[in-house]
Amino acid sequence: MLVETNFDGLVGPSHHFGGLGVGNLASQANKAQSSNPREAALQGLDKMAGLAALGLHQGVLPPQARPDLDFLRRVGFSGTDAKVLAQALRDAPGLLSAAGSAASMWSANAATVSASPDTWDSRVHITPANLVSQTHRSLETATTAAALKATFRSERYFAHHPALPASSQLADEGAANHTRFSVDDHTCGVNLFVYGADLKADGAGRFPARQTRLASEAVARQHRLRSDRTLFAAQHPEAISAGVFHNDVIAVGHRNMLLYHEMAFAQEATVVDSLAHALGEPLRTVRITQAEVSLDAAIQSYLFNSQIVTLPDGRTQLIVAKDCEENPAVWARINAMIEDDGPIDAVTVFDVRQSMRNGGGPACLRLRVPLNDDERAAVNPDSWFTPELHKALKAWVDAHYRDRLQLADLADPAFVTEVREALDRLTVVLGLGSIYPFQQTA
Ligand code: SUG
Repeated sequence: MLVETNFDGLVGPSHHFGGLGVGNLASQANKAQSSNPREAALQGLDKMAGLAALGLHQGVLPPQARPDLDFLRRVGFSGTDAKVLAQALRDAPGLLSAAGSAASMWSANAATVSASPDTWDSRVHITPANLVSQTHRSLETATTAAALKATFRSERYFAHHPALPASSQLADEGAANHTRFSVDDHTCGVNLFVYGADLKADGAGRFPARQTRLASEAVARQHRLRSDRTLFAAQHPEAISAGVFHNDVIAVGHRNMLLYHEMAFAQEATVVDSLAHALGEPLRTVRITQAEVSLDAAIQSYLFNSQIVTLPDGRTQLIVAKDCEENPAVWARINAMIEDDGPIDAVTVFDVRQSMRNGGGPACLRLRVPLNDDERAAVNPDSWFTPELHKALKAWVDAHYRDRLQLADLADPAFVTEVREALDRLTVVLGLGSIYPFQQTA
């Protein structure tokens, strides 16, 4: 029996507001404000604990080693670590911020994952995202690939592909633009890939699109998904211009359900009809109009960046950011969808404000990995979120994280040591082995 498991990215100790997210309004608006990495990590852990307490399979993915000194040397800074950091702070603060970004917390962008009933060899296929559209995120791929291999170790069950070549034509942002639909828990699912840019079409909007159709097609081909069960759909260009930089900011699907804004897709009717046709039964949709929730309210609250989960008793729960509760129009629409006889039965609210201020909601923080019983048993056991792991990770965060961070702190050589000590300890807690470059050369 296939169940959806969620692997959340643990927020790293260098979490700060760099203003780095292209087309991401929250990231731009909060640039240079002081962040609280400890609170950010604890908020993330609370969400994981909340989902695990609902009876769901919850896993955790480790953060990256930051600041990335190797990157700073590759862009021309030289000398001791202290000198490299000081020069970067003085001459190129944006590059220091990129080198220190904790953006890997948004594990929806870590990779695209295909479920074993959908692939030719009945293994789970994983392609880490190349994230080439933004410098700070492009630095994640190598460690993400190592972390995914250490988490999903067994070659019998998991096929790890290299990331797509690092070219803008093949820009890939992973599962944030991919949704698997299904009618049951064992047959081949339907995979929807949503892209922002089709290189054949004109794409001159306010913000550049981050996912290309060519990249989505390459991942689908690499995973050898069935063509009659794979759909490619264009995002609505107006949504991208309004600040919808990933499809998961405007639509979320789960099983045979789709919660979406009327501005999500360039060709809404075609997407809904093609999904139903490929599924072989009607899709259960919740369509939200501009009049009900404006694009701006959707982006500010991240309503569509909710998770839809099936509880062990079969009920369907919406997992939303606290910001939804605080927006009257959004909260009214959520309550209306629970009260009507649509697919959503209940809602749970989580405060993930530190992540939200960088444009990352509940669904950005998780990578969905549909697994059957054997595959679940083959996952690194220490990656599963248990009450014991929660306790250990809380103690680890309390011991190693600062409660205030600004750009200049990233240039402090003591901070580099602090992060490395924390991550050395973490790889032991999570049983991951040496996944960080600094562990290989030490
Ligand atoms: O890529 N923010 C991330 C947010 C990613 C959200 N993920 C999904 N929608 N799946 C991004 O824009 C901001 C970092 C900063 O400004 O410091 C950032 O990278």
